[in-house]
Amino acid sequence: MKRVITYGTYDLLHWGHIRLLKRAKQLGDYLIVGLSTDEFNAIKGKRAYHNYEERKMMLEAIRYVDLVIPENDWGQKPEDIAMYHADIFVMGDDWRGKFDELGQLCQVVYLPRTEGISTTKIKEDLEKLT
Ligand code: C2G
Repeated sequence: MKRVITYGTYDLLHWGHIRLLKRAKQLGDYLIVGLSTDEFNAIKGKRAYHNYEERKMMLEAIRYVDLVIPENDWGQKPEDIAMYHADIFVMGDDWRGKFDELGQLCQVVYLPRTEGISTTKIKEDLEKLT
């Protein structure tokens, strides 16, 4: 049983998110997503359109996702990796290099981001419509 963990805000869920989750799941058998709480998003300087409960419900509906846990701060990853016995930590490669220290605890994998889609792009494109 190989367990994979990843983190994110997952606001305005889009196909780039889904492709990340699909490839993360393919690396193991069980995928845990640390979902940024609204409070942590404020720390990240993000204001999500959907609140935590809505974003959690949407992630739990995805076939690749086995468990959603709250991400409250930057520093919880080592505890999560231990608590959930994660074998692989995965992020999109916009984070390449940022979490290499977790390599002491588990395998660290950065997957290529999906080009042409992002929550910001969705918001900007919608702005143009108004
Ligand atoms: N992603 C992707 N392709 C996109 C957009 C996002 O592969 N076009 C990936 C990101 O690289 C990330 C995940 O989808 O791995 C979630 O993206 P965000 O919700 O933007 O997450 P972020 O704000 O980067 O939060 O502690 C880590 C942070 O919580 C990461």
